[in-house]
Amino acid sequence: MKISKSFARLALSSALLAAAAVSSAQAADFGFSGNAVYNTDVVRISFSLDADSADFKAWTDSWAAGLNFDPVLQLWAQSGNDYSLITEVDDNDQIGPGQGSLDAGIQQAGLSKGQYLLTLSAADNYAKGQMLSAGFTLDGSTPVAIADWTQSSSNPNFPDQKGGLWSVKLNSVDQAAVVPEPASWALMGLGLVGLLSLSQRRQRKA
Ligand SMILES: [Ca+2]
Ligand SMILES: [Ca+2]
Repeated sequence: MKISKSFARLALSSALLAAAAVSSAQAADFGFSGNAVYNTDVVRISFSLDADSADFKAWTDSWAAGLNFDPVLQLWAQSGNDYSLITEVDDNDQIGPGQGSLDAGIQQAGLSKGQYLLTLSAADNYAKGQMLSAGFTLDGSTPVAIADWTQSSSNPNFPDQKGGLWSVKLNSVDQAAVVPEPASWALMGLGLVGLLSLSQRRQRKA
């Protein structure tokens, strides 16, 4: 009986090891892009690490010599119902392919397995404090359309950077996804209301 019990335990632990190996092998590279409309917009990408990461990398490749706005990246670790800031980088073009001098890049050694958030804002809409709930410096200011905005950061092609395109890459993470902004939920709601009233109008006409 004793032998078969320890054998079962051994079988279980090798099954767990195999599962761990599979889950770290499933870590993948992700790329997301979209269009920011206002200088106050903050893109949120949630991701998890199923295993400790020795060398996490995330970078933007959308600045395009000043065709688009100058982006900043913030990396946050989940902390209760909030997120705590690990690092914030405005300009670092040494992290991945496709970067220009004002693109943002983060390289972080030794991230433990867990839940994280990567945020992307327009310089210099920086994180206000060490917790995500503290917000960003432009929170509460009147949003200015990026197309009409003169971004404060230095720009060799001044005064462009009027494009809202953002693009970010993440290396070797699990289950990454863009978190919808409350504003875009509201817009989706409005769109839904619009569709409903349109169909009601059509029904009335019919
Ligand atoms: Ca930047
Ligand atoms: Ca900058």
